[in-house]
Amino acid sequence: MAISNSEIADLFDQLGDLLDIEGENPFRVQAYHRAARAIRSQPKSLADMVAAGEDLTRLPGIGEAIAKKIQTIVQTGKLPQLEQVLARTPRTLVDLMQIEGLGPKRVKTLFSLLDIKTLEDLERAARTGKIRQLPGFGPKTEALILKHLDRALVGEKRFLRFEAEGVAHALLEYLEDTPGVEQIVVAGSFRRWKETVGDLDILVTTGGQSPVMAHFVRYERIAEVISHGTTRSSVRLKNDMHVDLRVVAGESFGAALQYFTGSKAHNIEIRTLAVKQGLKINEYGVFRGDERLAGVTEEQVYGCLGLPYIVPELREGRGEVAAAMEGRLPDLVALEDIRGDLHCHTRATDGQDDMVTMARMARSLGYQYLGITDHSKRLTVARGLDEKRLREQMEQIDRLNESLEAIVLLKAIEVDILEDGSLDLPDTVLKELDFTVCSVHYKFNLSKKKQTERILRAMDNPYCTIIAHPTGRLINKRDPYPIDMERIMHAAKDGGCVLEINAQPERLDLNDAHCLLAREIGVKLAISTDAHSAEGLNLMRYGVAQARRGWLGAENIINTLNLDEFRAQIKRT
Ligand code: DGT
Ligand code: CA
Ligand code: CA
Ligand code: ZN
Repeated sequence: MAISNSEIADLFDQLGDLLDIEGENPFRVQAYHRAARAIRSQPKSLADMVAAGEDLTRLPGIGEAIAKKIQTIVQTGKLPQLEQVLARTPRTLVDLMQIEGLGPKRVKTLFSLLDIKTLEDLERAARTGKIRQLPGFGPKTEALILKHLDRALVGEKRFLRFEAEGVAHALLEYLEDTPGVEQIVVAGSFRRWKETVGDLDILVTTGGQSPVMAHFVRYERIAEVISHGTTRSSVRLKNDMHVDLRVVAGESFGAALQYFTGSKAHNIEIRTLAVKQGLKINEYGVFRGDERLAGVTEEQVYGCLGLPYIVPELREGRGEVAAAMEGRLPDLVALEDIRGDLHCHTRATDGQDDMVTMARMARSLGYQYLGITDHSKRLTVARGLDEKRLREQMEQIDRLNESLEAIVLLKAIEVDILEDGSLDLPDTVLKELDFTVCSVHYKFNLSKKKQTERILRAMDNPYCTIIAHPTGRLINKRDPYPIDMERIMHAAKDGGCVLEINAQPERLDLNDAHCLLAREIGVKLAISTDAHSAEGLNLMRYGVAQARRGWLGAENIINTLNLDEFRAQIKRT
């Protein structure tokens, strides 16, 4: 598979950080970080562009020197300047750079003032309270370092499902062409749409003999073949992802798919149910004695136990087996139910595309409406809108709506929730919008009580309609800030506020457990992509999957309403 834009961007960021530590000219350092940002926010695959011989310097933020480096990366997988710096940098320093929130300056301080040569040295210094005494450090940073070390020592790396999706698609494409291959599917947590996956579990059926195993272990992105058998092989890819491939017989395909989709908790419940009925279930089928009762399809396997089909997103052992038995499985929201997207950015702030391009993509997705939510003024890095620029955008939307057909742009904003819970723009302008998306973007470290009050206070404003990414987490990167979610959901329900399921694969915020809680409390949710480009509107499927994992139906989701009903329900005044 070709290298992704974010992998390319990471290389430039890493180069910038390491040069920063070495004391390189800040302008050069910044240039690399700027390039990384430009690359990361570029919707088209740079690898594809290089392959097609397209001119990269036409892209915003990419000059000739950077374009040349990108070309080298795409062709060799490496950035030579970075290789040189890495060769002269101590390994521990590179490891230290992985600690989110530490940054080059503090890494340099740790290295020079404490004489830390290994991660063990670092752990000792943290445990003995030496780090908190350094200039620019405190107990919080010390705790952060210890936490990171814990994770590093456990050594478990889970990948975003989104990253795994790219890897899986490329591998499936490679395997599909093998003679004899009939069905291929990715089972495991990937199929259950868990937000992160530990490894990929792939099942294949073949008609007669097939060289699929031999073909699999020759895949060019493999770093190590861990085991190679006729029915099962296991490999580690160059990005450290593990992949298991199993070849199963057609008569067992449904049973194997059911077994390897899991979860383990779900399977244990299913097996217990089978045993109670005097049946035996395993990855080969459902049996009474030696007689095979089911195995070809999953529907058969569940049916044989007297159950309706249970979709993978529900298979977490959270009561779905009992619900299936009693005929009360939820009717889950589906992508086709979504009538509009309620959170996206345009070129006015930090988006890549203009409003017309966004509108056309929304229309091609079959939506009736698209809420334009650029940032508000406090977010200066994103050139957030002040009242004057917002009013200009509102006029622009009015004009566009006259010419656009079959899609309506809604006037909205992603407005910052300030530290005291007030909103970043005056009510006089907020009241003229169709709705608002309100976000915490700074001061993540308030106490649970203060952070909860901040959000409750924001919801007291009648022009606060949707709370965006309610916990602020970034998967594998930033923990959620502590809040009393139950209190917030009750308050939102009572006040007619909506909470967002942000569909960005590294946010997925609310998470699945929050979705279950929202269902119980009865608060309305919005599923929104937070797209920063037209292409980004396609991520809706991730938010819908998260909602499905939380047992939610279309009736729980406000953007399944048609435009008139939506307008009526979103207003709090
Ligand atoms: P992951 O990879 O950590 O994201 O999670 P899974 O669910 O993909 O787990 P994995 O890869 O260890 O195994 C794939 C499926 O195989 C799992 O969901 C259920 C099934 N399985 C694995 N081990 C057991 C087991 O000991 N008992 C039962 N009943 N099923 C198992
Ligand atoms: Ca797995
Ligand atoms: Ca596995
Ligand atoms: Zn946003």
